[in-house]
Order: sequence, then C-alpha cells, then structure tokens
Amino acid sequence: MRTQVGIVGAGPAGLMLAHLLGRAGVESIIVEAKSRKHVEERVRAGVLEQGTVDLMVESGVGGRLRDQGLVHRGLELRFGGRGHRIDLSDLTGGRTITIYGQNELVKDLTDARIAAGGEIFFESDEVAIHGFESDASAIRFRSRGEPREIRCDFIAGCDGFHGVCRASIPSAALKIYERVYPFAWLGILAAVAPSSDEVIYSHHERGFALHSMRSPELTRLYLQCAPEEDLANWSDDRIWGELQARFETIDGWRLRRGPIVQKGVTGMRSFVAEPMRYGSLYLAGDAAHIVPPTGAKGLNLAIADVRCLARALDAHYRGRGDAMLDEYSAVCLRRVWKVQRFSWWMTSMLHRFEDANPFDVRRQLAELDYVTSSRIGAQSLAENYVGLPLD
Ligand code: RFL
Ligand code: PHB
Repeated sequence: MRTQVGIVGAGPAGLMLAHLLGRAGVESIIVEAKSRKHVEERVRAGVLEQGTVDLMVESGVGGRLRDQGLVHRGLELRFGGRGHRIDLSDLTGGRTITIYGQNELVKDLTDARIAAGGEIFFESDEVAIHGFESDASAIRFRSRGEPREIRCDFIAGCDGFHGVCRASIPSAALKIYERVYPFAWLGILAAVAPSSDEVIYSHHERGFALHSMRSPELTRLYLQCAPEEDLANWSDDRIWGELQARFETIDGWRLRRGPIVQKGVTGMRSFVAEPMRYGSLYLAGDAAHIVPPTGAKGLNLAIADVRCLARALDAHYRGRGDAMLDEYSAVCLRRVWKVQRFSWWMTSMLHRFEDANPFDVRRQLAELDYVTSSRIGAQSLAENYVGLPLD
C-alpha cells in the first residue's frame, strides 16, 4: 500500500489530522493498535477550548458538538470554604469553553473519516515505523494476522505517550524535559445531574477536588490521591464522602450522589520531547508532550499541533514549499511551553503537597486570593483557560 501521509494512532490528534488532510485533498491512512469500540469509549478529557470548537465547526464535524456540547462562560475556584467565580467570557472579550467528552469528539471524527472513504486499520499489532531518516518512510504492522506495509512520504506520530513513534527516534536526537508529580487523580463518572452549572476547582487541606460534567445527567468528578492508589480501597461511599468533604463550603454546599459508572486513576506529569520532528517523522499530541490535567489542555494542545501540521503538509503538496514543515516543531513548541507553564501553575496552586510547610500553604491561598480578587490576575487565568490564540 502507498499513501502520502501514514498516521500512527486514531486518538484526537491522528483523527483530526486525517480529517483536515482529507479536506485539503491529501491522502492518509491511519494505523491504530486498539479496537474502534475501545477508542470510542475511553473516558478522558472534557473541556474544549474555543479554538478547538471553531476548528470542529469550520471543518464540518461540529454538528453534534453544537447540539450537545455545554457552552460555559465561567468556572469556579473554591478555597477556604467559599466559591469564587471567574467570568471567563467577560475577561476574554466573549470567549467560552465547551464541555464535550473526548470520546464524543473521537466518534465524530471517526464517523466523518469513514464516511469520506478514509482508511483506519484498527486492532493493528506489532506496529513499527521505518525509513523516516531517508526517503523511504513506511509503517509495518499486522492486521488480522496478515503482515502489512504502508509506504508514505511522511509519518505522523500521533500514538500518544506510550506509542512507538517517539521511542523510534534515536535518544541522542531528542531532548526530554520532565516533571512527575507526587500525586494522581482518582476520576469517576456518575449517573447523576451535576451539582453546579459550572466546573469547580477546589483547593482543600485534604487535597484537590474537581467537579465537571458530561451532560445534564452525567457528572465527572476527580479527587487528588496517591500515585500508586489502589482503587480497591475506594468504595463508592468513601469516594462520595471524600468528595463532599473537599467541596465543603461555609454555607453547607451539597454534592449530589448517584451510581458510579466508571472509575480510574491517572498519574500526573509534565513532559516535552524536543524537537517534534526527526527526518520525515512528525510527532503530534501526547506523543510529544504531556501536561497534568489541571488546566484541561492535553486534548486542545493535540488539536493545535495537528492543525499546524495539516497546514504545513497542505503547503508542501500544493508546491508552496517546505518552510512551514521546517518550522513545525518550533511553532508548536512555543505554544506547548506556554501551556506547560499554565498547567504546572494551576497544578501547583490547587493541590496539596505532602512536603509543603505552613508558609507554602499560605502562599497558595494568597495566590488563589489574588487570582480571584484582581481583574488582571483573573484575566491571565481566563486567557489561558479559554485557549491562547492559534498561530
Ligand atoms: P491519545 O488520545 O493517547 O491517542 C493515541 C492513540 O494511539 C494509539 N496507539 C497506537 N496505535 C498504533 N500503534 C501503536 N504502537 C500505538 N500506541 C498507541 C492509542 O491506542 C490511541 O488511540 O493521544 P492524542 O491523540 O495525542 O490525544 C491526547 C489526549 O488524549 C490527551 O491529551 C487528553 O486526554 C488529556 N486530558 C485532557 N485534555 C484536555 O484538553 N482537557 C481535559 O479536560 C483533559 N482531561 C485528560 C483529562 C487526560 C486524562 N487522562 C486519562 C490521561 C483527564 C484525564 C483523566
Ligand atoms: C473533565 O471534565 O474531565 C475535566 C475538566 C477539567 C479539567 C480536567 C478534566 O481540568
């Protein structure tokens, strides 16, 4: 088989890239390790920046998102037993965020790709990439037991943090920047109406907690836990009790409880691999960088990368030269580092650190007080949260 762009990974990055390339008349084939069902049911991100929503709508895959996405104009920071609203829209000239599950976005993009006749090899085994240092790029894998090879001009490594693409680059050619946090998030999805109209980030002496949602009937909640936390120690009652304690307010706020339909523990890290290109291999999304989820940025960053890559590849195939491909890594990394800074900052401000002394805790509270009482402080948070402008 031959195509122009071979894509590894059918997560948000790989699917959006294939979709944008298809619209530009550039051919691609996706190779994915997991089944379609697995990819479409994976519960992950939920907050879309305005720029991500605009790209979905402009590129013709925003129908369900516009019907079912929950548009939010603000969020709440809760600390010291009080809630403080950050009016995202007022602070950013009318911009908003939209709550829409990553799995729904993945469904929309997969449906669009398949309807457009695009090829996705799900459940591929032994995926390996070759020849990207020279002009002989290829993806080799097994599909239903049969060996396959896709020869291509470019390979897009959209295979997430644990994928094969970044790992195939000689380690001497990459510089890795990393910080692993001494805590994780225990996340649940509960079949109950959200207890608030907006997302709540709560700082509490027992640890951080987050209230989000997926629909008027589904609540998404997270609580800070130990990195090696064993879910077996967390009965539903214990989870609800702990969440209630961490969202407590002086006026007796109550968290609605309901059946827990999904539970999981997610580690927290900041990670960047530079550069995001090696020969004709281009990394995008989690394959190149990870942010802790406190800023709700990972998915949005993945989409920003592939928007840039799709434009650069389009320019290449239209004979407009390779300047954009040459600049791809540097252009993406400028955004990546600003988003790293923001995600690290939100994480540091909101979590409980075991080794923090009383000074550190008072400084955290002062930071929260500043951000919620100064328009300029709040504006900086809001500008980053709704999404920095796309280059
Ligand atoms: P993905 O989604 O990991 O997709 C990579 C795909 O590659 C496949 N794959 C392979 N395929 C072929 N061969 C191989 N050898 C392969 N190895 C892997 C995988 O099966 C998969 O299908 O990466 P992508 O596309 O870069 O997308 C990144 C996002 O998924 C990620 O950044 C976000 O989920 C992060 N994130 C959040 N981001 C936000 O923008 N807003 C949020 O609110 C938000 N909340 C979150 C999050 C991530 C979380 N977890 C579980 C990590 C909340 C959580 C709890
Ligand atoms: C979510 O809805 O899953 C969510 C919301 C905000 C975050 C992370 C995750 O910062």
